[in-house]
Amino acid sequence: MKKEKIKNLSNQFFQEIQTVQSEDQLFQLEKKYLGRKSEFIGFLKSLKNLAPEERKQFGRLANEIKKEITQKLEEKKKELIEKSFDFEKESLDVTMPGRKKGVGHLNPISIVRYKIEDIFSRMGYEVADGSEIETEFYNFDALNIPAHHPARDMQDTFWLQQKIKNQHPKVKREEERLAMRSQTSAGQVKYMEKHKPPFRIIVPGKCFRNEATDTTHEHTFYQFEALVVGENINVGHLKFTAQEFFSQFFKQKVKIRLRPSYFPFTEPGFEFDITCTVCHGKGCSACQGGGWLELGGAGMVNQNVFEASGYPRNKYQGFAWGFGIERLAMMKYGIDDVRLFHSGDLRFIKQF
Ligand code: FA5
Repeated sequence: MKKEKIKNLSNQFFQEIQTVQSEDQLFQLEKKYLGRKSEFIGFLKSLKNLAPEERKQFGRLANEIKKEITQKLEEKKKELIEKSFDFEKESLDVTMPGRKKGVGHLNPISIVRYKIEDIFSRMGYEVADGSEIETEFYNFDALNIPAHHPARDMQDTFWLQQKIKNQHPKVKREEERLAMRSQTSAGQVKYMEKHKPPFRIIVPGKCFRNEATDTTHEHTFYQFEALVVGENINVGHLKFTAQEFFSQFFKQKVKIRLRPSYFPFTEPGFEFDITCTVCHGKGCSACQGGGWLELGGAGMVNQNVFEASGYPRNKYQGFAWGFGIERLAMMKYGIDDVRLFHSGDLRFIKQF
């Protein structure tokens, strides 16, 4: 009786599977015959109540049938997949070259910045952090540029509408204005307030100036400040360090020229030139025939700046400079318009 029942179930399955046309129907059929609540599985479970001899006999038969059903389901599944596969549409030409995965590119400013940090780290410099939003005190007053000083006009500054309650003991105002940092020199006093000489640091970072843009000027650009302070630092150290850095950076011997200039936070102050890296000083279009390229400002730290940092007057000397990172990148890669760096133009970035 049981044997007949199980055989009937099997026959019924093999008949029904003939009519199956889709994977969904096949799934329903599998559930009907092998699902946990199916008649067949119920039958298998009930075998445990039979006498040992009977259990052995029916068990073997039931397992064979279960194996046949499973096998048939597998075959049918394969058949349906093959049937639904459109060889015309989905055929694969294995001889076709693979599609290249797009790889991101560093902006040349980042490449140059990492290179600068690498060279200075190897020379024993610490890479210090500044803030892109800075108080009026650190961006100007502490650098010997009090309010109404004409030197403030040299850097058209973006001021934030929001002001903060003054918390600095050296500031007499009740409220402090906040500026988008116009120079990395803003990081000088902030660092010196927390560190005692001797030290050597660079401060790379973004600066902002409210000025019209052209091929060499952007409203947002990068500088890197160098600041070295000790008891016996002189202009010779500044020249040597810069010469060493530029020779490593441009992988060629570079000469340095300092021209007198004025920055309130230096005494004396210099404009800083290097021999043209294109013509090596002979004169070409890149250096407008002069053989020299202007890179930034430099000088010996003014004692007023040390005083603002809480150092005693005339105990320490130091040198500082602030160079434009875009300008270095332009020279290194022969780029003739500073606005390309922030243009977001992928055709430009993909070249690096
Ligand atoms: C300064 O910013 C001084 N803080 C530099 C300094 C530091 C002098 C320490 C002495 C001691 P200046 O405004 O000249 O100086 O800017 C320095 C360099 O920043 C420029 O030579 C140029 O390379 C870059 N730079 C300035 N303004 C822009 C701009 N709008 N777009 C792109 N690069 C700029």
